[in-house]
Amino acid sequence: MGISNEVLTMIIRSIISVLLVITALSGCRVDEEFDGPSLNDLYGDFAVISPLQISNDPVDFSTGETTAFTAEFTKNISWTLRITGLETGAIKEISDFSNTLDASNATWNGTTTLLPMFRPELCAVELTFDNEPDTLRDTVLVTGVTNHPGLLLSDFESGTNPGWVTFSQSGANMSFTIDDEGASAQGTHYFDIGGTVNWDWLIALIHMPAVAYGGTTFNLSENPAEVFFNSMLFKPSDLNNGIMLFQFREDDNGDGAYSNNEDMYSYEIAMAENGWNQYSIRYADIPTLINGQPAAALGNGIHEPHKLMQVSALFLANPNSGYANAYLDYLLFTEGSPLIP
Ligand SMILES: [Ca+2]
Ligand SMILES: [Ca+2]
Ligand SMILES: [Ca+2]
Repeated sequence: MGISNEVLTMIIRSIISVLLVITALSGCRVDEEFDGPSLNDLYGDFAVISPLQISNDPVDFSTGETTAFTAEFTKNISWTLRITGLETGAIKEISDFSNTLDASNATWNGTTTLLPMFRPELCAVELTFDNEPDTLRDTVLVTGVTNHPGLLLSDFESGTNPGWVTFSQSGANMSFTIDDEGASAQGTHYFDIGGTVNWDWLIALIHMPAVAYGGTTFNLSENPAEVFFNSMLFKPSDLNNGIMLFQFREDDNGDGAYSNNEDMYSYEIAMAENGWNQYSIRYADIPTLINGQPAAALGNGIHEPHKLMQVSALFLANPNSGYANAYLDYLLFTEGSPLIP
């Protein structure tokens, strides 16, 4: 008595089915990711398989172009790509842990990591690695910079606005002028404001009324949560006494004039960081200050950017603190997010 062919076929089919299920299950187990660095990443030799290449050179950020950097290595590694403007000293850094640079992790859209902002200029590109001496170098030519959307009060590139109202004390060593010596935060020009005024906190001020920009109020969103005021300020490393105070006067009742029972919000910046720094604040978060202290609103207490009729920049220092100095650049309202320089 033997097993019939039919039964034998059924048995073989069953065995094959079981084997297939086992294979599929073990396949799943093999696919599980090992949690932690691979032995190759830890101990494998590092070498460059594909050298550093730049997808778009020259690059014109003013038309929305970007440029990507590509390279490939024998293992995953921590790398830093540093782009340095050869005229401005502007720095953009991109870092990751991977075995390739490509458009997904190494695309540059013209932004800056450390001020100043880039200008049209030749830039040095350096790719360095953690614990490896290799440095890959190249250059990329920037032919145009990003046009940042927003309401520009001034970038100081084309002189002062004739509609501004300015005041400067008659102190010692006064400076109150547009300058282009040294690096500016944006472009080539900035406003230099400073002096010794030993009888008053105020050193100098600039009133920027909306009429200087073509309206009785500034053309800003009604939503104070989506309006941001951005400025770039430079503090000399040997001076620690300068304070920049921005004031925002609203025409609460819409009569075309500001009176002192209407809102005036104040953004006081104790300039603590050396060099150029960006200061951005959401309009809804700008407080009312009296003598530098939070106070009750002067007007209806509603932040109304569309009723803003004057922005003022006042440079202050303790009258006993001697010479004070600051540079001012790129005063820009943005909507939706702070300026990404
Ligand atoms: Ca400028
Ligand atoms: Ca009014
Ligand atoms: Ca108001």
